[in-house]
Amino acid sequence: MKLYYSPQSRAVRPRWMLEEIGAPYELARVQLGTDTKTPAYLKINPNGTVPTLVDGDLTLFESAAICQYLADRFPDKRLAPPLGTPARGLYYQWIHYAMSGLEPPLVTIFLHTINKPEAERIPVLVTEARAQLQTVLGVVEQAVLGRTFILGDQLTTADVMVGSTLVWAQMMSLLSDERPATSAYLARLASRPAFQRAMSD
Ligand SMILES: N[C@@H](CCC(=O)N[C@@H](CS)C(=O)NCC(=O)O)C(=O)O
Repeated sequence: MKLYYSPQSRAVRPRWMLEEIGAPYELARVQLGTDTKTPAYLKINPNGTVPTLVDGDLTLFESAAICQYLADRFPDKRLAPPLGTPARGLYYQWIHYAMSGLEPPLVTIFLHTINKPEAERIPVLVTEARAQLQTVLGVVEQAVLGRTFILGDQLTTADVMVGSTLVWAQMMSLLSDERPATSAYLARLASRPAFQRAMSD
């Protein structure tokens, strides 16, 4: 397997999965905006983004899809609950929530406070995104309260998706002390050797 990767990007998610799984893989480091826009790279990922996973004849983009695929490809690692169970339903819910609940306000805040040139930043979008983020973080806080992982005692891909997205919130100092269960949850995830290897550079 080959993972096209750039540090501090969404490619950390499948890298964390691969480290949890312990399967051999090749890490192909690419420079965003240059390597990812070459015709050769656009052939495997027409978006010109990371991550991309190549596994034999299969080429996948979209971080959540790659993580779900990896969980299914290595079922003995128990990174996905059994199909058709209530836990599997909650697993899907939290993976989608990471992508469509947590990610969008964090991306807006990142773009309009850090990434874009000052002249292009739109403060009202940041105000709206901060409010939206508080609601979403409140939902996560309740979900992890009294639990080791988001589904219970077992780490799953849902934790990789939610946890890796919460890292962005932490990096932007958006996780306040008012979310003690979330902070403790993230600290638990961050103490895992696989997480540390995935975030090492
Ligand atoms: N929805 C995609 C988004 C991928 C994405 O936008 N990746 C960013 C890095 S986090 C990227 O490659 N940006 C470079 C660019 O857009 O040129 C996923 O989750 O994989």
